[in-house]
Amino acid sequence: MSDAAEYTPPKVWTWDKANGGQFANINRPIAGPTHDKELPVGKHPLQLYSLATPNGVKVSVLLEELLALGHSGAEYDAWLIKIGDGDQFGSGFVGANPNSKIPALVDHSGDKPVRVFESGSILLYLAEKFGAFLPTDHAKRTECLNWLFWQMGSAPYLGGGFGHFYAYAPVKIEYCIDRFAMEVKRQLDVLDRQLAENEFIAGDDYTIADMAILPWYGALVSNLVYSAAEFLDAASYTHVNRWAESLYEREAVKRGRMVNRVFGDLDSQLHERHDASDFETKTQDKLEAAE
Ligand SMILES: N[C@@H](CCC(=O)N[C@@H](CS)C(=O)NCC(=O)O)C(=O)O
Repeated sequence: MSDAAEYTPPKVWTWDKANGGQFANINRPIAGPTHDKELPVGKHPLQLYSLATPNGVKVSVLLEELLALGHSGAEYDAWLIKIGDGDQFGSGFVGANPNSKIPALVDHSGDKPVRVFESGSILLYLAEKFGAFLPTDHAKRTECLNWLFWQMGSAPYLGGGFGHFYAYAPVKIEYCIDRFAMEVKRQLDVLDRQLAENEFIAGDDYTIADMAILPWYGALVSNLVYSAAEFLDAASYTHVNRWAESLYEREAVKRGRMVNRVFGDLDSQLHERHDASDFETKTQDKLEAAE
């Protein structure tokens, strides 16, 4: 193992803003708002405040899947939260999610607005509200929730652990990359064994567990995040690849991945979504051509 620079932690840690790293400008050790800013509210009961990161697209994919199934009550406005600019620290956003992270949803369909934060909680809330993508049989529902909670507990090792140290950290630290590559490969093997026996993560049905896991582990084996597929020998997880390839073909998954997207091809970016027709008329290639 290569030598890590010598570091003795001080008695009390202090915040050194200049510690470098890709997210140094937004990372902070305190919660709460940094500025006053109300959240916009559009015409639909469901208001999504998000960005097309793996956690963000879970929710826009579910909403597009619900609409594709004919649940017109799932029509929604999706507003862009630019986390690189600190929008998640505005007072309105902190009111919707005191944890200052996307995605956040506010449902205005009842007497009082209901705030929903944590992507797993949002998936469960919407699946229950519309009675879809969550089995009703108790054992099958439990299996679906097993995998939903598995994703919520496991993905921080992939994103905050492996992804951070492999792709984003200002120095490549062998100890950290080894530790998290080992864990991520173990997690991929967990999924591969499950998908060897089942068409979808929780059995025969496509559920919110698939929608939660796809943008993390499906994206990893498809080399859509961290450019790490070769490093992790992702091709060897054949069942995860089969599952991911088939889900990426779904029209609702394609649409959901475009919502609040600010990177990639211009025709794949729909910065805000307020109507189903926006996918045809308001992608960035069309908006920029019209300028
Ligand atoms: N456990 C949360 C994680 C959400 C999360 O980490 N969101 C990131 C983007 S993927 C974020 O908003 N980061 C902004 C920040 O950390 O300030 C969830 O699943 O909703």
